[in-house]
Amino acid sequence: MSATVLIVVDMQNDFCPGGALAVPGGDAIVPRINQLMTQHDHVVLTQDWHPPGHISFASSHPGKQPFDMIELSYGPQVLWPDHCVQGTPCAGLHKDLESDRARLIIRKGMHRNVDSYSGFLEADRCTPTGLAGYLKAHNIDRVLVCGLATDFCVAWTALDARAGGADVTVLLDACRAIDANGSLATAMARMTQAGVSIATAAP
Ligand code: VGL
Ligand code: ZN
Repeated sequence: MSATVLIVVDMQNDFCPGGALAVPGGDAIVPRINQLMTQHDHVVLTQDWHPPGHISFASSHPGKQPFDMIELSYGPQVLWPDHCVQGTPCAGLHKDLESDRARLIIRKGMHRNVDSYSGFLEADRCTPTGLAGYLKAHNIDRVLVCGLATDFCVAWTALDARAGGADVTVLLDACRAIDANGSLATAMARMTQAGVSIATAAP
């Protein structure tokens, strides 16, 4: 029998107002996500989980500022403020998120020299997180994605789920975007192009 998974992306303190990489309205979607989690048997959370001095931090590159772009061995990389450092309260999940409902929490971006927006594959495009194995083991062929941020970790996670052959829908009312330098429009176009469905209203 085929199944559906709800993937809740990076609902962490650093991506909520007051955090180092705050997404506007990031905390406002918590009640909606809690509601969605009650409606699905398979709930997976992702958690951005960087070591200190991570390669995606502007502070790791002398002379660079957050939101600058650099070229790394695996391609272009946006530089960010230090965020979601492993084990810090800032990397914790939002306190009102009913995270006990999750069967699995996938941590990503743990390697110092590789970022990972996607919950499936790191930015080198070859290191798996193991999430694809979870889908396979449970015969999951339908993926719903929500959380933070629409234009980075939500979009990359949705695109990789789609590339793996699943029917993928992004629940836009349960997402919020960073929208730096046109990133939201770019991400929406890439998702649409790849056949990711975008649900704009609550079902
Ligand atoms: C994210 C930038 C850097 C995200 C994570 O969760 O969308 N964005 N790290
Ligand atoms: Zn990150």
